[in-house]
Amino acid sequence: MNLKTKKQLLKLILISGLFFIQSISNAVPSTDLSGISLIPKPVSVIAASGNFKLTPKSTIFLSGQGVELKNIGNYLASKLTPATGFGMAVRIATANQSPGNIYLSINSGDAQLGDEGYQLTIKAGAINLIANKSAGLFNGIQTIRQLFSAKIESATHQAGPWQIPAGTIRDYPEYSYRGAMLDVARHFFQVKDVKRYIDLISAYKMNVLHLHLADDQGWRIEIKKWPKLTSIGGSSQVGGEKGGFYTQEQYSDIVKYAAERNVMIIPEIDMPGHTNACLASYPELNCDDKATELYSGTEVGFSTLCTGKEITYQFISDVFGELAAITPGPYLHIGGDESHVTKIEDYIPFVNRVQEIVRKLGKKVIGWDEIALTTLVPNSSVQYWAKAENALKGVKQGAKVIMSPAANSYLDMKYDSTTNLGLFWAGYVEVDKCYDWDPATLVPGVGKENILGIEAPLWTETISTMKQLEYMVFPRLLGLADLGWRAPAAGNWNEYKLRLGQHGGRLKAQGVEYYPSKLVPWVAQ
Ligand code: IFG
Repeated sequence: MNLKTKKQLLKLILISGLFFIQSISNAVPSTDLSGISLIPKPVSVIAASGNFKLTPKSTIFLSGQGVELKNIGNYLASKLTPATGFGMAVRIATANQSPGNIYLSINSGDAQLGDEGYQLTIKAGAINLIANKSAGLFNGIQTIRQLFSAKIESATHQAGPWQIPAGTIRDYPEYSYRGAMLDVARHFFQVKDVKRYIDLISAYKMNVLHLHLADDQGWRIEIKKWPKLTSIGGSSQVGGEKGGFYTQEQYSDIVKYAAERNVMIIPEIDMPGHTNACLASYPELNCDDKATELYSGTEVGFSTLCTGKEITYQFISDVFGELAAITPGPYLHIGGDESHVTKIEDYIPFVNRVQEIVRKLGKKVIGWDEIALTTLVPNSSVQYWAKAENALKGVKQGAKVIMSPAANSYLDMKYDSTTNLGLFWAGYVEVDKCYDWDPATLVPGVGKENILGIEAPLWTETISTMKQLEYMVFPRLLGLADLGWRAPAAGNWNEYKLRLGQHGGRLKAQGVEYYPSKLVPWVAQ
């Protein structure tokens, strides 16, 4: 055998050996902290020798006061107890640390961690999680969950052992706004489904749920001064079945549930377009004083509030006044998209007046990117979905941009031509397309300093059940969570897909029937 052939043979042996190592390293759970696939990817992971073992006597100790800390401790216990069967008592920390326990501490000493960052130190004898705020502890707990094997997510008892490799993780987000949007207007989703969605997005450190509460097909939030919005406007949905709505009490229950999981609720009342539901509820809101018919189709852009009538602004003041009173978060979303039958000379003064109404309520304005055509009030944000030039117009007015490019982040887009659910007007969005983009460079002139964060909308013209929602949202949402948390290190699909492949078991353990994309090397767990 000549020298050249020998070299080729040697090279072949080397390459196949590397593939073999790579394949088994994916399959066997790592005993090294830096080998565990975390999503979002942390800022820094330093492995150390040894393992921490959770035992039936393990206790969660809190150092610091406050009901938030207690709630976080109870939340952690609620995530570890079902699968392990361990009691996981939650107590105020004593001076000495006994082995096998988890310590949660809030102290304001570590500026680099900000409000949402954390430092997680795992030793054989103890887990120490430190953060400046409870939000940071919440995010650190999501990481702790992912360090245990996927079966920790099971709602039923699983065999142990329950151990995680030692080391230190320091972590904090790139963007402060990492959100999902749920359109509950086209198809109504019950409170329990919204809460489950909050559970699932917060497990990946997403901290915003934008609720699209009104559209042509349905009005979904009780407004006491305008009761027919829900009795008539809330009575239907796409396809004509019975719709539904949230009472203000139910909305407040969702807001509380979300806050306990570091998720801020942002309510949207879309206007002046996408308003047939309220126009069908009150004749006086129409320019011709005639109520429209309820609509259960899926066309867009055919409706408009009557921008020339004073009662329209009284209506908007009442609606946003009642919503502001039950929304602790700083934002109200005024919509503003696809107002195809509102003359631009009417649209601009209308949106300017609506912004004033929101500002007077002490809230900050968010609107779809078309609102950049108006004079934006200070502290507004423009949600980029369709027109890059509108995002740029917003930046020029000093607004922040929320990145929701339809071609990369619309979760109602079909994966490919074989997907039964969803639409494809923005193109097919396979799992890699949801990930292979960088928010900070997608739109020239809209840089990191202009971006508030990212948000993944799910429009529900074709989605009516939680199973369908989960099939369209997962696994794509995990990539957007990764992008929003660690943008600079993110965006490398070939690296990310290996991490994602390790999360199939974790999603399954939570009962999520996700889309098993062929682009992902899924690892059975
Ligand atoms: N565009 C409309 C949505 C919805 C969507 C479906 C925005 C801002 C198409 N507006 O996206 O109401 O119909 O993909």
